[in-house]
Amino acid sequence: ADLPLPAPRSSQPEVLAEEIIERLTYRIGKDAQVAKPHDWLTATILVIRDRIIDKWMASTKQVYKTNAKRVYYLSLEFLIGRLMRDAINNLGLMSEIRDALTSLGVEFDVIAGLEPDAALGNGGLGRLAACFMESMATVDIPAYGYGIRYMHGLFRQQMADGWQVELPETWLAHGNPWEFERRESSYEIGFGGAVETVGGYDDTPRYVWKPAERVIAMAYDTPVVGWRAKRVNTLRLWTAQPIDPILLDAFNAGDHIGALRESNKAEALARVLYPADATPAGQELRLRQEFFFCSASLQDILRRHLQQYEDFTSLPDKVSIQLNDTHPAVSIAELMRLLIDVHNLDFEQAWDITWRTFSYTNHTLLPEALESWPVPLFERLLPRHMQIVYAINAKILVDARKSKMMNDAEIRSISLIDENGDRRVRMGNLAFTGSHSINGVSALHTELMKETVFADLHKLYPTRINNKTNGITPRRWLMQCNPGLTGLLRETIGDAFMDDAEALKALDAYADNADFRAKFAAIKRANKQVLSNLVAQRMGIRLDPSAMFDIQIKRIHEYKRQLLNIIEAVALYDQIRSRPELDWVPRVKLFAGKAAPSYHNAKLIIKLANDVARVINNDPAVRGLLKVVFIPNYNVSLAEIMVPAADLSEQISTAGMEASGTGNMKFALNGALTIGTLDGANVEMRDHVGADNIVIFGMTADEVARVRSETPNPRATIENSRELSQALAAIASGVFSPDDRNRFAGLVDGIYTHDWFMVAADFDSYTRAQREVDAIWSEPERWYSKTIRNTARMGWFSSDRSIRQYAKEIWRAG
Ligand code: DL6
Repeated sequence: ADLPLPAPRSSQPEVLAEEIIERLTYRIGKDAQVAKPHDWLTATILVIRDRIIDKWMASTKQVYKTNAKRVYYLSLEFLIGRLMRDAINNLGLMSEIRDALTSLGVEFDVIAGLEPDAALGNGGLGRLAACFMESMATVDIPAYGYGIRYMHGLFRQQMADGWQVELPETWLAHGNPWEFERRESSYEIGFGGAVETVGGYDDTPRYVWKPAERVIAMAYDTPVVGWRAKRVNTLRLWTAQPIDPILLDAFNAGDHIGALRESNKAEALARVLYPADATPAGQELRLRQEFFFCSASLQDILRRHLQQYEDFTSLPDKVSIQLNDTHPAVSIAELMRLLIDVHNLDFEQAWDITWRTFSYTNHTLLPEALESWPVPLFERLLPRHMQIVYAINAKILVDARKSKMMNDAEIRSISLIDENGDRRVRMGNLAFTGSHSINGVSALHTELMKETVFADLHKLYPTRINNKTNGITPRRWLMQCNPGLTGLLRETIGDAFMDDAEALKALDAYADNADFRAKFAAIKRANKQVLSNLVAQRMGIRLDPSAMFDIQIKRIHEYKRQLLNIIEAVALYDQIRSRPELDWVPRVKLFAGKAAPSYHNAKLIIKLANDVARVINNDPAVRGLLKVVFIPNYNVSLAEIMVPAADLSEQISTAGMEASGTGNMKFALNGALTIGTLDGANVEMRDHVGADNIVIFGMTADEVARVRSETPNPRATIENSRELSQALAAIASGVFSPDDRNRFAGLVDGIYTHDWFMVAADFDSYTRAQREVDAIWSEPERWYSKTIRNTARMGWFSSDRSIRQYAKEIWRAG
């Protein structure tokens, strides 16, 4: 029966205030007189959540009613950040909630600042998943995100004498009022054991996996509300529980620790986000995590499908499963297992359903990030899946031979098993062969996928690879993080851009309008003041908001070339001291980002940034013309403050190595000028904003590939550049590390000997580009015309556009 939903509630501030008090009293058990700020935050979230639930139920019902296709986004990472502003903004209740709280004597910004960042991701890939969740709800695609509810998200970064120190992050310390525990959505997940064969010669054999270990996956649901609350989707995160919470026999026998061993082992599955970001992740726990969340998600998806449809022949028409990188690629083998072993389909039927249901997004070409698992480990943990992988492999390789298009080397390269050295299961090849669509995340990256990692698979399946350039949600990355600019845009070009980011184009007409430029500049200045206050408060460093704020924020990685930026700072420092009479543009170079804990050079780069900062910031000869600041503990909330405050956005990766980048889009949308290489989405940004409104430097991806294939001679390049050789000599000789003069010798030596990341090769071009930036800055009218044009022309990079393309061209949904 269609039972009625609760009647819509009023959004008057007085009603909201009453509800906040009601939640405070009856749900939290606190009197308003004694309530702590955290209690107010929880009570407010509970009120907002209720408004969302009404829409959530309607969205869910509608999918059942219309038999619409569902999209499932499987991702080991969701870098969500805070949710409260997002939800309030999308519900259109910002001023009402503020007023309600004010009437209760509570300041909205104070409690909003207490919400912990849900940092269930490492960087770009996880943040993209979060933007996509919001956009799928916004463009009205029935979707579920599936992932792991890590108890500890990405580590908290502290600096100890300039070195990164990793501390556990505790986002759940005060509970999580957004989520719903779903005990009824629990599934058993197996590991290890053996496969038994049932059936004889003339009978088709059946396989029964008898796992040696089992754990329970239990769901927690978080509603994700789209813009103007058109639709609410679900983010379902799994937590792990033991089958037996305690081994009572062991406990009673006095083994109090041993009695909890199973329980601890199960819970370890969802305890920490693996802090790898493009570094080898060869840990058993990681493979267990991957299988755990894939198996739970697939069991859930199949259960939901069977509730509504007769059998699985309709699965590819009613379900799309998007694999966010290879981390969930084991799903392909797990779906096959469930269809064959549990639901009695034959291999061919199961395979046809599987590859038509899955699609896969690749996020990196870095060889060290292309996942593969040692065959012995895979076989021990997932013996039935290993059989299935072999069976899929046999099928693919037979097809490849039959096609007569491939030689032996090509056939070896498309195999799901890497036979070079220790045998390994190639997850990229599994994801590719088990999907009907394989997409890259920028035009350049997609072309490189075709030419490099997937060249041979592309030859066999030439229609599968396609491009879906990344995007960012303009709700979080413009409206919420930059209310000043949003207000100015609304009063200048109206509200259309809030529903369609491409309507920002109307702003182009104001790029040369002096009055508008002044207002645009004033907002930037105010945002820089906010960031300066934060730096003063957290680090005791005073910044001058009239200086150029030059910002590089992202994971620390050699290919992202924070090192190039730091060396340029050292060269600039030298020049300011030796030519004090010149008209230097005052600059603050700001950095933030985390390094993977095992990535030695990345951690050394953080230390170098801090060492260089200490020397430059304390040298009176610099007269404040240059400052270097490394802000610790980069996260989504810090990005929301830094992005609107940037004048210059550093997107300087070695060409061909950054799949897309999304920080580049956030900065440009918020009126920063980009200095960047022709890498990732920078290429398309140049096409959209116009070559005059972005500063491009350095080698192209083709040039990088050519130089690498020849015998590069970085020493000669360095010796030809006085600025570079002096800067490198200063760093290598310990000018910035008097306590340990050799600290950076190895880092510098890498540039002299192989320069894999083209730091030396691109240095001169980079410094020239930086001086061009200075020249533009010196003419504020030119500067702001360009940065306004950036804001005006970045609408295409909305994740709504990306999601519409996925929906139309891959999922055929919505
Ligand atoms: O697609 C999202 C994001 C891209 O913008 C970055 O360019 C890319 O580096 C990042 N990839 C990863 C790789 N991790 N793995 N595997 O985070 O994806």
